[in-house]
Amino acid sequence: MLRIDALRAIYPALEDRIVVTIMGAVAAELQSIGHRPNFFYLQHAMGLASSMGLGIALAKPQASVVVFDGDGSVLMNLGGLTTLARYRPRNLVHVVFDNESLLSVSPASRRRPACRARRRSARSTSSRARSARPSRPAI
Ligand SMILES: Cc1ncc(C[n+]2csc(CCOP(=O)(O)OP(=O)(O)O)c2C)c(N)n1
Ligand SMILES: [Mg+2]
Repeated sequence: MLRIDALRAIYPALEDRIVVTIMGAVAAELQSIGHRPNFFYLQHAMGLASSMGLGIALAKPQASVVVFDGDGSVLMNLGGLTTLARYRPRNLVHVVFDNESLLSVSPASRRRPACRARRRSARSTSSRARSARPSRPAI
């Protein structure tokens, strides 16, 4: 299942919840479905969406909080998971999308092996071109 399809499926249930996303692709995808004032797209702070969600959930026990995280981001803040487990607020849901990649920073090479192949062949073409070039004349 594509992440955007999962987001589309749960989008209606997000109306009355505070939503925190990690930066990058998940934020862009959620925003592409439709921004709402209760959506907060955390920028730059890779791994800290869950910590921010935890803070909000503890500070606002009447609110329902959802965090959308990435697999790479979770790995950046494993210590945060122990804090989540310590408090375990019932009003917090932590969703981790596991796409086995850091998609936001390297979409082509992670997602489409064909691109890697194309790049490799472009490189070998240019190295062939380099070796075909006449060598520098001796001065
Ligand atoms: C501390 C820190 N290091 C690196 C980055 C650069 N960065 C932005 S998004 C990203 C990848 C995130 O991967 P993941 O959480 O798996 O989400 P995906 O992009 O796969 O949706 C990286 C490395 C950053 N924003 N902050
Ligand atoms: Mg990922």
